[in-house]
Amino acid sequence: MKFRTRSSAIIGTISLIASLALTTASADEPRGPRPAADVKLTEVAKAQNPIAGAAGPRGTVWIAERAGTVRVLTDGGLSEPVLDISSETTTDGERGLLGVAFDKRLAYFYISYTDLEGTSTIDEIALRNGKLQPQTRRTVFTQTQPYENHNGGDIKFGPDGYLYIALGDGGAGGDPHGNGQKLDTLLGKILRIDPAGGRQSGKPYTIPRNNPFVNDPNALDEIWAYGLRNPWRFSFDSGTGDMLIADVGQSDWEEVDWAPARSRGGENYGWASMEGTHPFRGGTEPANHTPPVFEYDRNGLGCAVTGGYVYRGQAIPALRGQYLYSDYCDGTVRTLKLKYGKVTGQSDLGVTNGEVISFVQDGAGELYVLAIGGSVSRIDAA
Ligand SMILES: [Ca+2]
Repeated sequence: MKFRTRSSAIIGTISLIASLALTTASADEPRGPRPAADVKLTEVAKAQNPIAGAAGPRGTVWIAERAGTVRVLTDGGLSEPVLDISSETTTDGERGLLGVAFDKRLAYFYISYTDLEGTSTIDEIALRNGKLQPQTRRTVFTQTQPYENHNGGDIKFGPDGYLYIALGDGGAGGDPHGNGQKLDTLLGKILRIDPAGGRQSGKPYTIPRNNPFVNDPNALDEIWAYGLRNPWRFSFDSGTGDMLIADVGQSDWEEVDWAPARSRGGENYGWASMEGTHPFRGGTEPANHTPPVFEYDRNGLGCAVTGGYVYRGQAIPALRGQYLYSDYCDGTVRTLKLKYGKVTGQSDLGVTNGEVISFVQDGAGELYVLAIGGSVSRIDAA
């Protein structure tokens, strides 16, 4: 496997704790990169195409199903739907209910989906005593889509309390409209908006005053970062506040982008001039290109990176501080050890869960893996 060869040079840097954790592995198993920790996947529920999830009120985990339902994880599997927008979305192409988030106070719930016209839409619903109040639902954000693919759709509240939105380049292939590098479109971007400011002023949302392009008349004020192809999943490290973006490649390179918590935004992640660290179709590297901190080719490994989280839970001490990710085609859960934005180690946790579409982080920092085929699994110490 290509991955094994490329990572062999850094195996020696992986910690002694990780090496000790490996001693329980069978001697018959082929030797790959040493797992950062000894883990297993525990299936906690079956769902219909689980696609996203978030940590909700009172220690709950909410799971979104692509066709438009949201259910709460319980000891006995998933609850009856607490929300059903299945008549308001479709699942053709890469459409559907694509992302969910709670604000930092767990007072509002947000859904990110494509509507019946394929328009990317984010709605807000207030919570009261941990329950959705459907009559409060309002649309916060919409963006029309030229094609059915590359919708992005992930939404997360940052440590600053603002809502970050991932939007793909609009779709087709090779970014035919050049959206990634254009600052007059919201496609191919990470956006940053303030829904709470919108509630207070009667607008859908307001723009944080220190967004990077608010003083640039040629750039849209919502833009936080650009040059992205399909940033399907991104997250904030709950320990450091750093941002990690997994951007799905065109045909050769899958990448992970990183920005420190102190970033003021405006990063250009390169697409479609660059695919990973490589010029794309004769492209020239932009002078302000922020290259990925990690990339892998599809030679034997996968087809589309699925970004996860930096593990900050308690159950698996050896995994703390490591970024977990997977690939939709490969399904193996892998880790990156990052130090100040440099990868200092990587491993394969030796567990796989089919077509891994998303990770979910609960309120205690423990992680779940969602396979689009239906499995909702928690990553546990083995
Ligand atoms: Ca890039």
